Amino acid sequence: MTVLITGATSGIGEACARSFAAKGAHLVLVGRRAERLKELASELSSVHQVAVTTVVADLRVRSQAEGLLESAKFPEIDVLVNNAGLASGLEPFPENDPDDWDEMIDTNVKGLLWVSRPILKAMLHRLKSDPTARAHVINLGSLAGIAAYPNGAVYCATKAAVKLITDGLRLDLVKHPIRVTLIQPGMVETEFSEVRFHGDKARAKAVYNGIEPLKAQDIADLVTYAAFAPPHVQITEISVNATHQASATVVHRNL
Ligand code: NDP
Ligand code: 8X3
Repeated sequence: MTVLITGATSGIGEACARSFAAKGAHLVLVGRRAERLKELASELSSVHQVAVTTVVADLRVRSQAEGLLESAKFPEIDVLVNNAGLASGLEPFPENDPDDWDEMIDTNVKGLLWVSRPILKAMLHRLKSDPTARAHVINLGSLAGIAAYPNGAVYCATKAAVKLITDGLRLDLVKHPIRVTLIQPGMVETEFSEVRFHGDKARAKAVYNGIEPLKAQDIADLVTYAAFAPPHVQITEISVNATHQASATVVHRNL
């Protein structure tokens, strides 16, 4: 199995890379931070004897997002994990910085679209000569895509878009043996909040005060579960929260 993971330099994407490698999958790892990709690739290829290719790409740039297969020189992808994404800012809408909107929409929505189309075309092409080939797209949505929460309108909208794009893909691909999965986590402790608060570590840490959040590994376990399910089993959607998180706004904190 060969798995292409976007956003593999930290958090959920990195945990997915570790889990797939431990299960013997070859990897194409994508992100902007070249040094992190290099270190992870060298570790995983030597520990697990799997082939790991890296592509340094900014998915907000259409040519880079569309060109992953050529850059990786690896046309045969069995599983695409569309994980790269971010929230930027958490303020009432009128105080939002439109540059944050661009970054979220360009990465979470347009980047995902640009990455997916050529890879799906390659999967469809391969299935013509090998109908037993694996083909699976796994998208990272969010609890934020199920209902809006205060100060998060645009991030929530991007994740709602991911949910509906995933549903649309599943409809359009139904006659092909291509599985389409959406994973919708609640709060997961990664670099997500530090990125959202533009590097404010104290504000990021406070998000997880008094609650045990999900770990990146918890999400990687679900992603690999979906990927390794028997070929006739399509996990369509998994929602997962920390035990003390009921919704985006209802969290029990033991303070
Ligand atoms: P992290 O910030 O730890 O990881 C985000 C990853 O996305 C990094 O590897 C980053 O790599 C990559 N990325 C961001 N922007 C770009 C870009 N323009 N081009 C290429 N890669 C990019 O966060 P998480 O692991 O938590 O987030 C992963 C996904 O999970 C996101 O889609 C997020 O929305 C979603 N999610 C997260 C939740 C959470 O609470 N943490 C909950 C629900 C969903 P680099 O900076 O090197 O480019
Ligand atoms: C990340 C989860 O609730 O912080 O998508 O938006 S949340």
